[in-house]
This record gives sequence, structure tokens and C-alpha cells, in this order.
Amino acid sequence: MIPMNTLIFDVDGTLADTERDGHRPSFNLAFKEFGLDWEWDVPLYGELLAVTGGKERIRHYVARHHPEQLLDAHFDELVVQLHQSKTRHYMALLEKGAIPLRPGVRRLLDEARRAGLTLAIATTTTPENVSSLLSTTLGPESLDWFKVIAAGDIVPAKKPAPDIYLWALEALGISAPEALAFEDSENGLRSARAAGLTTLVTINEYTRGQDFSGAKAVLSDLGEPDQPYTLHQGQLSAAGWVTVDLCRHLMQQTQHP
Ligand code: XBP
Ligand code: MG
Repeated sequence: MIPMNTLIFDVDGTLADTERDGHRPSFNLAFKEFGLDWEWDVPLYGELLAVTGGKERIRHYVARHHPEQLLDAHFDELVVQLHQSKTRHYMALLEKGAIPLRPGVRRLLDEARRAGLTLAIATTTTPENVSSLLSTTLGPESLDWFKVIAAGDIVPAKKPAPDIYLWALEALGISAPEALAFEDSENGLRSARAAGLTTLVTINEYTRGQDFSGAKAVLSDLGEPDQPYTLHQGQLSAAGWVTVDLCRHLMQQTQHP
């Protein structure tokens, strides 16, 4: 048995609650900038999150709500431009420090580094978004903490396809049993599981009702000693905080059921 040596993190919803107050308003600012009266409110955005990837999400919305736009010869170009504008607005929001890390994230990253574990990222989001989030929350040096950052259009098929996790595993030079994945959504969980990864889910407002069968555990968040997680699913203590030892314990459960 090869022991676990790597933690692979999703970004949006997992490291930080970026969707409702980060990506969503940034899409809306981009629509406004282009003179479009499209407005993604909180419930609508929850529905649109079924499709991962910002450009893919815009296309999905247009197909449902403004299908006439699909006939425009410049539609593909518009999507790319809207998404570039959205990325600029999102990064400006991050620069303002608008989006903090979720409970326990910094603590677990620090502990994992002290324990000599490898850290990696596997996300659907645009690479610049990852760099901005990491440097505004953990400092610019934190980009070097991650051996591999797999992000965005690096693979054509986004989550729930396993491609981004398979790409990350290949770049890390490890096999799936050597890593534990952290996700917040059903699409993310399906992606990680299809790549063969044991997966811990921390839910958020948008994902709490989703189907997490196949997750090793489902928690409210990673928890802190003074702000323990709540257990939603799995064989773990009902409250606590996720440590490297707990991650190892989850992996052992997987290998010796
Ligand atoms: C994240 C996404 C992304 C972000 C927006 O999914 O679906 O689309 O919402 O990012 P996951 P971009 O957390 O499962 O990786 O606009 O940069 O695509
Ligand atoms: Mg996510």
C-alpha cells in the first residue's frame, strides 16, 4: 500500500465561498459593461451552477433565456469578451479582499506543509482567479506551496468529467490512492471520484442539497478548534476539525474497508 502523500483542493466553494458574492456579481458587472440587461440573481445563479466553467455557464444561460442570441454571427466572440471582462471584475473584487478563505483552510494547508505533504489544485476556474485568490488570502508566496495548479481550459471537458483530476495526477506523477481530494459540489465530487480519488466534501449554501453519495465524508467545513465542523455524512466524529491525521485515517478507511 502506498501511503497518502498529497492533498488536492478544488477552489471555488472549497477554499473560499467565491460563487455567490464573487463570480456572480462579476458576471453581472460584465453584462452591464456590454450593455446587456441580463441579471443573475442568487437563486438563478444556483441553477446555473449546474454547468461548470464561466464561458460554458454563459452559453447555457443564453440557450435557455435568450436563444435568439445564439444566431448572432459574433456570439462566440461575445462570450469570450464577456468572460474576459468578468475575470477582470472578479480579480478586482479579490484584490479588495472581499472573499476570505473558508474555516480551517489555512490551518490545514499550514499543517500539511509542516507534515511534508504535497499540495495541489484541480479546478474549473480560470488560472488567474486561482493566483489572485491565493495571493490575496495567503500571500504571493503561497503560489509556490502548490506543486501543481490544474485550472480552467487546460482540459476541454470540465467537471464532472474526471479530466482535470487526471491531468493533475499525471503532472504530480502519482496514482489516485496516494491523494485525498477536497470538493464542495456534486459535479466536483463526481469528477474526483471518476478519477479514482477518495474525496472529502465541505458543503456551502449552494451545494448543501446535492447528492454526495460516494464521498468519504461530508462536513459543514474543515472546522477550527474553536469552531468545529458539523458532520453530514461519513464515519467520523460528529464535530471536530480536519487535521492531517484525520485525512490519513480517512484514506486508511478507504484502503481497508
Ligand atoms: C467552478 C466553476 C467556475 C467558476 C467560474 O467549479 O464552475 O466556472 O464558477 O470560473 P469547481 P470561470 O469549483 O467545481 O471547479 O468563470 O473562471 O470559469
Ligand atoms: Mg467547487
